[in-house]
Amino acid sequence: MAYSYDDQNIFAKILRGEIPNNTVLETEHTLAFRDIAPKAPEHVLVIPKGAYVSFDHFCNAASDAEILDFHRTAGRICTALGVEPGEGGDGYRAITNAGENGVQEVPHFHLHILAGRPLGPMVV
Ligand code: D5M
Repeated sequence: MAYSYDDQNIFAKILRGEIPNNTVLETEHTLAFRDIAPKAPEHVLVIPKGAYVSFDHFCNAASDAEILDFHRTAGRICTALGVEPGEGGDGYRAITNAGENGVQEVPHFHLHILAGRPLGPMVV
């Protein structure tokens, strides 16, 4: 499949510093920032700095270093939020939406980390 990446999407603008964000953690390949419309008391978005549209695009096209850095950063976010189950936290949900059926609003791959309240059963 040919992926097209729109570099005018809002997360691309955040990565270029054209619009502000509430950064939680930044690494060489990854940025994590607070969602502007939080759906839970803790709602952090983790994005690769590379131009990847969706989860599958990222997993298929990103380098090992980018993929490792992304997942390590997501883990560090869970630690920083204090939400790790078994580590004194109450747990969290990590989800990503892709494409039309996934109701993806921003076409730059991102992982939502939601926590801070009971999130209920996953609705599909
Ligand atoms: O989710 C896209 C998410 O991106 C949605 O929860 C709102 C969030 N969003 C949109 N604009 C911003 C800015 N400027 N800062 C932080 N968060 C933002 P999706 O999975 O694509 O439906």
